[in-house]
Amino acid sequence: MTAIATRLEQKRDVSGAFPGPRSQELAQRRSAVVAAGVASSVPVYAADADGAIIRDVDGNQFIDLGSGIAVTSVGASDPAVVAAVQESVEHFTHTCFMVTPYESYIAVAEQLNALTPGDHEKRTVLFNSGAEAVENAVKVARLATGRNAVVVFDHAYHGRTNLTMALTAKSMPYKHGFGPFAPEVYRVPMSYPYREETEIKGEDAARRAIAMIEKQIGADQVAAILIEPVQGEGGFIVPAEGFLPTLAAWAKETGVVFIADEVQSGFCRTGAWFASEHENVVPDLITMAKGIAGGLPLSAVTGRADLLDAVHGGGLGGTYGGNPVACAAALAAIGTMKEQDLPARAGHIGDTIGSRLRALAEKTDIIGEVRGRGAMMAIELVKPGTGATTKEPNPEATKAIVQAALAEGVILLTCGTYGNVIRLLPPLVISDELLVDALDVLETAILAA
Ligand code: PLZ
Repeated sequence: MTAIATRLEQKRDVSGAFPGPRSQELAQRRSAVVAAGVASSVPVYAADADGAIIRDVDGNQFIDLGSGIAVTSVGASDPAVVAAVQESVEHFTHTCFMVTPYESYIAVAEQLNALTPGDHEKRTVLFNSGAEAVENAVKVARLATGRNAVVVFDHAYHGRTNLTMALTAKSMPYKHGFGPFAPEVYRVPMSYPYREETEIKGEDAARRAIAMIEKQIGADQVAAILIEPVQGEGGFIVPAEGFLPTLAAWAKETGVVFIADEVQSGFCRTGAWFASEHENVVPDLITMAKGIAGGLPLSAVTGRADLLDAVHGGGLGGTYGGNPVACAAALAAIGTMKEQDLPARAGHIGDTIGSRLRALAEKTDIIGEVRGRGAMMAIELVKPGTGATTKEPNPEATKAIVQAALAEGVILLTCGTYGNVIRLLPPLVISDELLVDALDVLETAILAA
């Protein structure tokens, strides 16, 4: 990979006050006008961001190990994305693809049809957010099959709209008080190797879920199985080998649409273009967002042509779906991913993080497990002395570590059903030097906890 040019020096610097006076002033203004329901995990306000560095309004520089929740894989202001956006926006900001169509939408569809797993005939439709893509994948599956039920998994996260809240597992904060939820959503057990009561093979974990589906719903009632190949918000859970292929094979036999939600795991993040590829799973439909467009809001459903083309003309759409500026950004971001071979880079980042954290796990008993794929790595924290027995979640240490790292200039995100997982999602263009510096900070924070 050739080094990506950056405007901001790729260096951590928290020598100023934290949070500084300008951030504090903004926090005050905010509390008077912004709804309390939208929370921010970091108390500083961004002024600039580039590569893997976020600079705050007081001049502090943070290493970003969250990428704005797995979005800025090509960096926070990739020159190719910036140039493409500028070029595009000078021509037109919007026409609405449903009114006056344009080429960049078609070009994105060509890219997605070629990059997603499987060489069958495919179609693509574009939206704005991950939740919107998931909703539309379900709409397509229901119409194409004439069935209603949707099967989802424990620990799943699919969004915050009404249908996607129903699809999401965790109540607080995503669903709490926001019901009633959409019907015909059924939840079955996930394969979560670290927390299985007794070791169970992936194939058997899939059979366990399938038995429940057949007993409680009936295969012929099921429109779709929806699953994140690596669960994101639920705790970076990688199912046991064989779990996904067994589910996909069962879906094929029974005419159930297999939808892979790759909103978080897609676009090079796990060391492949899509996480489904690690076990040669070819989803019928795949939902994408986040990393797709270098930070611009864009999402997509790509999949079997017979399913997507089953929908009547006008059945899919939205005012902004596939906005031309977002499409231009996506084409540029995909260009950077190819040029820089970011799947390989994600693999390298994963190796660096994995070997470092596994060595660290030998030194402390609060690390229950180090897991993940590629540059989607996490540590699950447990109470001291419970790692070999009850594996009691340790959300307190999780919070303390994230706060301590932040004060030293490293932005980390948490996740997990039990709030006890620290996830690492660096921009894939992060330099080895900067990554090692961030891991040094993380290690110190963990050993202090
Ligand atoms: N599917 C697998 O990870 C978004 C949400 C953070 P939207 N994950 C981050 C939060 O607290 O809101 C996500 C995902 C998977 C769907 C979504 C939803 O994507 O673009 O946030 O709608």
